[in-house]
Amino acid sequence: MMKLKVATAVLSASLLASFALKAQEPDWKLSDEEMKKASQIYFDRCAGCHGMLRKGATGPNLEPERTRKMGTEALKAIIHYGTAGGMPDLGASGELTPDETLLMAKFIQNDPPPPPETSLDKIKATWKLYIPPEKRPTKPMTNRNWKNYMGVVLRDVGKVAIIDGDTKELVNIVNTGFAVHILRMSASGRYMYSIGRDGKVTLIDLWMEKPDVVAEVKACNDARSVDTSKYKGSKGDFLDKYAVVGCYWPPAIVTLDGQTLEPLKIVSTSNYAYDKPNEFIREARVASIVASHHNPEWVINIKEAGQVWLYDYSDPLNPKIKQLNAERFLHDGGWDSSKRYFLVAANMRNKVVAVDTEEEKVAAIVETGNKPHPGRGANIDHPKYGPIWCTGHLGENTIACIGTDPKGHPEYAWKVVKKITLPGDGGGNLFVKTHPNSKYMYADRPLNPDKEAQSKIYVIDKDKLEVVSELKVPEKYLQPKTINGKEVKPRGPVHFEFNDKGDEVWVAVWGNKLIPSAILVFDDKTLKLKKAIEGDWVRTPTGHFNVLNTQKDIY
Ligand code: DHE
Repeated sequence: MMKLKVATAVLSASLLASFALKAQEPDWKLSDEEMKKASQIYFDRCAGCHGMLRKGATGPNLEPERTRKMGTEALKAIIHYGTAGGMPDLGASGELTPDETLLMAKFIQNDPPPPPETSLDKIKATWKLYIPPEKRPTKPMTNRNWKNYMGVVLRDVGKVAIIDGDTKELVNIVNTGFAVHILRMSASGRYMYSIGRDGKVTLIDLWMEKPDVVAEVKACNDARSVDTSKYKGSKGDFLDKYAVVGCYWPPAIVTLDGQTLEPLKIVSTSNYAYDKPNEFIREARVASIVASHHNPEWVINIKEAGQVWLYDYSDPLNPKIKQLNAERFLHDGGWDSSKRYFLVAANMRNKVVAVDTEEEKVAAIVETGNKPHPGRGANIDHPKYGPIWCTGHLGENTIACIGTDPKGHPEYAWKVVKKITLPGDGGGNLFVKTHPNSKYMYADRPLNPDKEAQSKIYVIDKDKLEVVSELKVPEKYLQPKTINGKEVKPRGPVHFEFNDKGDEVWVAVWGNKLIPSAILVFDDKTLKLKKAIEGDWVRTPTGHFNVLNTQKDIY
């Protein structure tokens, strides 16, 4: 009897203890299986803005110390609805299910799992040369106007479509890799390079009768930028010679042979922040890269370190690097019209850095507004202000234009000469674009939380510097659809590109991979819809790149 009493007491005590433990157990604990699933979603949807180590960049810090204080419910609401500051509404848009939204709210309260490392040998093991340069055509094998091809990223299906810009016919669809991000052209325009979020570079030869992949390599685990060597002059001829990949993880610059993609050199970009010499930043990632036309040099922006590296590739195995202190959280940017200054957004500092590539120094740092996001920006030759360069913002409803001509128009140089207001509240603009032959600059707004604002294209008169028209995407491309019991909603127009003559502007309707979407071509003079490029293959079109304009950096 006594034994039974003791046993019962012990049992109740241990049950109580286990209940107490359960009661204390945080609601964010996940099984190994859940961690695995959430890690993949995090990599696909979140790491770009918040970082693999979650220290924050375009998006805020998501380390457990901070997220656990916020709690599961608050995190879930942010992931579902997004924020006015540019966080996409991943739940409301149908990109994440309610279960996945909850999973992610819990995941980010756990410690980040350690990301994988790489090496030049590992990169070499992924290199595939399908057609060596000597077996490729010696002249274009097509009668099409290949310089007016448009390469369209089909993001979520891992493909690139090549469309004839003259006839609007599909020329070929090429398999590239997971979540292709951008395309860039070689100096001659003949080669198109794609970079995927998985770090895979694909080399496409546009001289083939049907452009196709001639080489590929996985340069890193996570990447956003690729460019090529574009210099020819007294320091050598580097046209079409090298390519460069900017890696997010591991944070590095990888130089490749431009014709074969053979990996040549890897340089880590982990570094000390320009303004915090006592803080080592493992995750100092490579954001935008552009090739200088004046020097055998790439302008490489190191996001978290806040440095611009002028990377001399003339001796690629022994590169000379000049590190310029700039501003933290560098992201995207483009040349001014003279191609002497590179303007890059330090988006979490609300600033744009102007880099003088001739004198190799930072010319100015200009405050523009809440989270500038220029894409490549838009260059305008304005009757009063002279040459100006404009950027939109993720976090506010303005487009800021900066004077870029210190010699001809010193009074406006490196000042915001005009802030153009987009109608309605909130930012969410991702890209602006123009062409020297166009009267207009175009702006999208795919990350604005308001569906109506998301669906519009804003047309800005380049002389008046104000919105003069709003183009509407035909309703049929924006209708939500239910597929396999899941409601999928297209996001709306994103990214612009002109044809070679600059008399048409193309825009992608950013959808869901479960439903075909469209690429719309507007007449730049009449602003009328000229053609909707449709087909079962048009799935998640995002960035689109005209060969001539990308080759020559016309924007
Ligand atoms: Fe991009 C350019 C990074 C999300 C479409 N994007 C860039 C560049 C960087 C970058 C660093 C500049 C490259 C260069 O010029 O060398 N992008 C990131 C991110 O880190 C971010 C915020 C989150 C992520 O996880 O990737 C991100 N980007 C997106 C998108 O969601 C977009 C709209 C669709 C997609 O494909 O993912 C998108 N980014 C683009 C496009 C450009 C780009 C179309 C090129 C603009 C141009 O005109 O050159």
